[in-house]
Amino acid sequence: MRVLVTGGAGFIGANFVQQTVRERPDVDVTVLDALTYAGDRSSLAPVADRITFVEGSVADADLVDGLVAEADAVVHFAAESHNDNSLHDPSPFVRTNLVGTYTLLEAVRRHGVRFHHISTDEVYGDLPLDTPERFTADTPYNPSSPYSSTKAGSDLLVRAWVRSFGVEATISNCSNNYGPYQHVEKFIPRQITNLIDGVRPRLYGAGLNVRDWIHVEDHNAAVWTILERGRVGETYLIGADGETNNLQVVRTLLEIFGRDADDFDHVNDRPGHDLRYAIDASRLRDELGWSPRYTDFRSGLEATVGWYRSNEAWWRPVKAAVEARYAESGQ
Ligand code: NAD
Ligand code: TDX
Repeated sequence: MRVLVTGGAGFIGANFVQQTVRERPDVDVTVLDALTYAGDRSSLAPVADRITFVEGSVADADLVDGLVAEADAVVHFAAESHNDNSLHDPSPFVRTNLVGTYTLLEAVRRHGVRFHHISTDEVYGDLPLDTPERFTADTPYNPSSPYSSTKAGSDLLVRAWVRSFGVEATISNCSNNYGPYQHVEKFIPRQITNLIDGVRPRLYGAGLNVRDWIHVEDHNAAVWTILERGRVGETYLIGADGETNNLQVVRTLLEIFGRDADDFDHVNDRPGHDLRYAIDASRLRDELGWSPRYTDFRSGLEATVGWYRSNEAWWRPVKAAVEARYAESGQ
């Protein structure tokens, strides 16, 4: 099987490629990645000689056409992925998330290639705190940020290409991922690398916003499950019952680092900050038989802290610039 992985030099994509090479020697992987600020070829170093790497954009129609023509399936991770960046400059979000997805859809339509679209639970907007309510595939779309609205738009493009043109596509909407190779702009790696540097973690607002954490390897195992057993045209929500508020995450990290429980700072809140995400993944669990392996968040976090301690050369070159940007917003 020949799989084209877009965004394979990013956080989730690089983990997906490494897992695929490790666990599925029969799969031939080609990565298409534009190597934006978020892409890093060194994230693929452990498997560099076992894959084909192409540098370029998913919005480049000629390049995409040639690569899709050679593939049996496309797994589409490439995106601008950070909410805070989308508040400063939405334009690359529109180009990559909307135009890029459109470009891929037109190519898979021409060549009759199976497509899996990686999306997010943020397309559903947010939920109130302290209710049992969770997102399902029937929850109406209600995105809050430029990031989540472009992801929502890309999902709708996929649905329309399935219905109007018979494209063989599936969609997955996953909750917040954590694990190795995540960019230090994101919440968990930012706080881990702050703590390594002896800097206090930074909590937006009161820190009561809830995210539903899942280990990146569990997300990627679910993607393979959907590729192999998912029903074409279907949407699958991926989540591992990992609801935790940001304050609890910071407190757990402080404990892992042996620091005082109050050794953090409250900083400016994110405009439009979604309150709570929570996933009902029963379709994926019951129909396709997937279940997560990382069920203990604290030990998953400990392993992730270990990875950032051992891989300082990977994150150090970008840390100061990320912090300088946050400082401009008082964050
Ligand atoms: P990331 O920002 O770490 O990586 C994105 C990758 O896409 C980078 O390698 C970047 O170079 C590449 N890219 C960006 N624009 C491109 C373009 N025009 N053409 C080709 N490549 C391009 O993101 P991530 O956290 O790994 O997220 C991957 C996917 O998963 C995204 O679609 C995101 O919406 C989705 N998702 C992420 C999470 C999460 O918690 N991180 C949760 C649910 C869904
Ligand atoms: O320094 C911080 N302090 C803080 O309190 C940062 C960077 C974030 N936060 C808060 C904001 C969120 O409530 O932590 C939470 C997580 O923030 P992010 O890591 O920026 O993730 P989020 O905005 O929830 O979006 C993530 O999950 C869904 C990914 O970045 C998206 O790509 C994915 O779709």
